Amino acid sequence: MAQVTAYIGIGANLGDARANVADAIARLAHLPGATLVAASASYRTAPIDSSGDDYINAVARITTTLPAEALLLALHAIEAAHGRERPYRNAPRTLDLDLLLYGAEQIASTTLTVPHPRLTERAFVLVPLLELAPAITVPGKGAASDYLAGVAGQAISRL
Ligand code: A4P
Ligand code: MG
Repeated sequence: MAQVTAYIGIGANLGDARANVADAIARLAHLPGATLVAASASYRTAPIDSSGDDYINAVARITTTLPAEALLLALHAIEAAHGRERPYRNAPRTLDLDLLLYGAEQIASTTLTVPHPRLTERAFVLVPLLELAPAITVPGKGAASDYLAGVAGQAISRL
C-alpha cells in the first residue's frame, strides 16, 4: 500500500502537559500502519481562542498506509487514552491531536477537513511544522513560511 506523509499537531494544557505531549509522540511511534519519522521540539504557547494555562505544542511527521479517516480515528483513540473530555469547543484539554496535512490531499468531509483550516493562522502549529519542514507547502495556500509574519504577535517559546 502507498505510504503517505502526514503531519500531526499535538497540544495539551491540562495535567502534566509536557508529559502528555511526550507520551503522544511515543504512542504515534507505535501506531499500527504508521511510522514516526520526526518530532519537533516542544513549545510553550499562549492560549489562542481558548482558556486556562499555557499550552505545550509540538508537531510530528509520520508516514502511514492508513486512510485519512482511519488515521483520525486512531488519533481520537490516543486522545481518549489520555482521558480527553470535550465539555465545549476549545476547552482546555489533556491532549489534542489534529491531522494538519495528509500528503498533498485536500479533504472536506463532515468529520475531517485537511489541511487543518486554522493551520496558517497559528504560531503553535506553524513554528513546529516549519522546524520539521522549512519548505513545506500547504495545499491550496502555498508556502507555510509565508504565514509566519502574520502570527508574529502570538507568544511561543521553544523548550
Ligand atoms: N476535525 C475536522 N478536521 C479535523 C482535522 N484535520 N484534525 C473534526 C482533527 N480533527 C478534525 O475536534 C472537533 C472535531 O473536528 C473532531 O471531532 C473532528 O471530527 P476536537 O478536537 O474535538 O475539538 P477542538 O480541538 O476543541 O476543536 P478544534 O476545531 O480542533 O480546535 P482547534 O482549532 O484545533 O483549536 N492555543 C494554543 N496555544 N495551543 C493549542 O493547541 N488549540 C486549540 C484548539 C485552541 N487554542 C490553542 C490550541
Ligand atoms: Mg482538535
